[in-house]
Amino acid sequence: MTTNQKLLNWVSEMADMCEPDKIYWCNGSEEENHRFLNEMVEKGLAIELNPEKKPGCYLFRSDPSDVARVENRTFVASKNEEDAGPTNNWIDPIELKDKMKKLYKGCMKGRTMYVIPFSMGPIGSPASKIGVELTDSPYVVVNMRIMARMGKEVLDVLGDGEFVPCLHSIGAPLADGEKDSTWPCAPIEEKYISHFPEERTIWSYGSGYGGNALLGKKCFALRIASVQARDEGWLAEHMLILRITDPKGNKKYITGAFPSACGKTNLSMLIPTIPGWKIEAIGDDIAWMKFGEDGRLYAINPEAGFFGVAPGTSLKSNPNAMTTIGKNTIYTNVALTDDGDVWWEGIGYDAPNHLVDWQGNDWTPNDGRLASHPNARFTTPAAQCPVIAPEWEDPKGVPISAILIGGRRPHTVPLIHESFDWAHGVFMGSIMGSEITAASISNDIGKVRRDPFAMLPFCGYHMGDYLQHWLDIEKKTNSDKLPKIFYVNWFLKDENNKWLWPGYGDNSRVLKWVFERTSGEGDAVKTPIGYMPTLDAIDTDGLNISESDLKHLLSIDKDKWLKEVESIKEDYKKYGDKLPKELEKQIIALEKRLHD
Ligand code: OXD
Ligand code: MN
Repeated sequence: MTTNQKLLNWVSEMADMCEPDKIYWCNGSEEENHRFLNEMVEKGLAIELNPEKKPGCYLFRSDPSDVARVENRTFVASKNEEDAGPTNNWIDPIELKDKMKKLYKGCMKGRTMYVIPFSMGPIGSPASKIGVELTDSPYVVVNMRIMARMGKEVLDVLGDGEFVPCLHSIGAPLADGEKDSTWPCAPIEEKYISHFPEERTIWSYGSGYGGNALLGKKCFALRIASVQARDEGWLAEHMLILRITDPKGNKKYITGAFPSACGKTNLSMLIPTIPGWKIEAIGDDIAWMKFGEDGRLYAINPEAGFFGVAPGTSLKSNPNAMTTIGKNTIYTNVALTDDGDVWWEGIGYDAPNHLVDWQGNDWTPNDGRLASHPNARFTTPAAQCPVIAPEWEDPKGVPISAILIGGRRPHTVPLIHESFDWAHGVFMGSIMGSEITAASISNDIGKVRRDPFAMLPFCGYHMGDYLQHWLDIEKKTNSDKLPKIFYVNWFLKDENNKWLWPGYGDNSRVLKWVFERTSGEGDAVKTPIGYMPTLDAIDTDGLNISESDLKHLLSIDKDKWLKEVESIKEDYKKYGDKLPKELEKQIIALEKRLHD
């Protein structure tokens, strides 16, 4: 097992508090995984899909109250409230621990406590970090096995070293003889997804779903890692990583920050519509970027799987994802067909005449209800992706040439613009925004919220300090070594509410310009908001797009941008005196350029 005394002490202390019937140390083996999956099928917690259609795949249905990340129950409990900042929920750490200890007391009665040692990043990479999750959910175990490297090998590498302790309970103890429900969890007001940044510790209680429960992902690889990154001089970001190859075989690596459900998974593995170009995935959600000896930023994907939104995933939107999820995949909250396959809205073909919906009820197309939940997910091994880049597990990471940022903005923001320099790029990152989506529970679905670098729900400290940290990165190297920053917006609409840009594989046309710009090529014009491609700089060969639509996509409306400036100033107020001085200068300079 392990001789790590800190780990042994912590496990026994947590077990004393949670009082599980048993403690089980996960070894991460194939055999163990099958055993857990079979047990869950036998207990009615999971359904094995038809092996002829979806070999090695399982379907889970969550409780209807436990279907997404719960941002209003997510806490950053730094010692000082000011360090959590205005965009995080804060509770004093001592008070929060007291509250949670009461909930944790005896919470695993009648259940097993699983010990999951896991590595975020390739095992043994200098860029990787180790965590240990304790959980009473076997669903979490089988998902963590896909999303992170987990088990015995991790313990071997850990030795007596440091790890991030991650305690998780679904918060549903079982009395003697009590029958379990299919998705036990605690009521919403008892759910706590808590981070203790100074202690580098995570305590999660009450939810079994996704980012609330698979603690390596959002809690560790973003919220805790962002604090580690600030202290250690690197970047832990909500970004995809892709490799792009031009027709001559030149390769570059690009990361992209987009809010949840804006198509990061699709972009990371898209099939270009321009001949001779190739895109391969390295990661679809999180990038850790550190300086290499050559002064460039190198990125690793700390994850080992994709936890993607199923609805909307189709052969049109993402054929590579459809292949990836054809086997060895865990589905949660999608609909079940009568022949043991899955179906969801936007899968690209009509629903059959009968389904069992995500809540386990009979469903027919006339019912007028959704068959799958909008935040239904697949958990699938990244290694199965047909276009996974060969170096996706390179312990050194890959050198980044460009950083994309973007969100869903139906108006105002053009298809693409490039920053003048790093500080201006950080300014662009600070003002990006998107519509609120179903990936988090919120009453504001449909409204735009500014979401700096798509990190609003995931930054473990004050967002103003986070933006200053981004600005400070520039001082650590020569500016010509830094990636160029580009703001993209695939989601522009015309006055009739029609998308102006075809998206999907045609996004490669925009990536081609990015590729060229990072090679000192690609025609651009200077505009008040940044460099923008000239009309003929975007390759539209074979694309059926009108000149007026293209002009709309590649131009800006100064009046709209002046309104945007006002709304940015309003938004910046929330940072108080933590608003970096540089960003104050940037907004004034933008306003001036718009008036010139
Ligand atoms: C995700 C999210 O699950 O951002 O990746 O919500
Ligand atoms: Mn995400």
